Amino acid sequence: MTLLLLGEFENPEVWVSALQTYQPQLKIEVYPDVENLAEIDAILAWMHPLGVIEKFPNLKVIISTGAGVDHILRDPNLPPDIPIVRLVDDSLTSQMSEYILLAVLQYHRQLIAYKTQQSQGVWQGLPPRNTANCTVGILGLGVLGLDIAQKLKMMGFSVRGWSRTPKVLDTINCFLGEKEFKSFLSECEILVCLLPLTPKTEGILNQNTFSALPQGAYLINVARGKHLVEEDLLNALKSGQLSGACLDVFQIEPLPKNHPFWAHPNITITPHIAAKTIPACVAPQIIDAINKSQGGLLLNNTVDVSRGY
Ligand code: NDP
Ligand code: OXD
Repeated sequence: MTLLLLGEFENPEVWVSALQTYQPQLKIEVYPDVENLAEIDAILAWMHPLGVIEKFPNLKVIISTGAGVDHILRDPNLPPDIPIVRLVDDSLTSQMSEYILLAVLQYHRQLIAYKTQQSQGVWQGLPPRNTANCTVGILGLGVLGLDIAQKLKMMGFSVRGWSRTPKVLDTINCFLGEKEFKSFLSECEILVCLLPLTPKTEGILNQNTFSALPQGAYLINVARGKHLVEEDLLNALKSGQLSGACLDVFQIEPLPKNHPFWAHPNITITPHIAAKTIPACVAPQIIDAINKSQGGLLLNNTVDVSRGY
């Protein structure tokens, strides 16, 4: 059996070692060094070069190195019947929830304002905020959205979530689809985007969305850069409709050096690190997907290509 690492891999040797720890006999090649196209059974992909995946006649599965699969589905020439698998992993989920907690608390406990005061040598307490009165809205109640929703609830925040299909959750106020979008937004003091990037969600963080939020709301985008209309964010910050944003993902990554976000006092930037895949943690599920695909067995965490996630 041969697995091909295809696309952007910071340290392919770490992946090879993690995977071979679980299956020493697995042959692993790193694109573009492919001995024989017909030998490739499985592809592990992140931002692969377009038009390459269709060249492997005996491919049985395509696996994303992350939770998202938009980077695979952007290829217009994917072979039609090959299953696509994404990762669902506790270490990814914990990292993501830690990141969002940090961003929520940075806003809620006014750390950015205190940092400014520190730079001016100002000793001045700001009015405290009541956690129970702070509503955090989560766009997307999937694996990641649900985890952070529950953790924020445990900390005493008022939490609401928005999804495509109905959800019934004990302590989370759930809103459904386009018809409940505006009422979902109406009370979100903090809005967190954890949606997959699909034709329906691209550009969802736009002026209309911002204007439906309470004045001075705070945005956390940890999903994909293309969810955000960047110009609309700058305008919303200028008008005071939004008071700040914490962004981990961008339309263009790395964020270009001359981008206005870098120097904006109310934007916090991180380089797409909210949750980074740890090869040793996910190797068992990748091996499992490869082995099951060889035997034609049912795979876990497959993507529904027609809905885009
Ligand atoms: P899931 O597929 O588990 O959850 C997606 C959620 O979004 C579901 O609740 C789904 O609704 C909802 N959704 C999808 N489309 C719509 C729509 N049109 N309207 C309303 N709700 C919608 O994904 P994960 O939670 O695992 O991951 C979410 C995203 O996070 C990934 O796709 C990826 O882009 C991003 N990510 C970013 C990382 C980073 O480091 N910045 C790391 C990991 C992931 P329903 O439940 O009804 O299907
Ligand atoms: C992912 C990511 O999708 O890291 O896992 O963005």
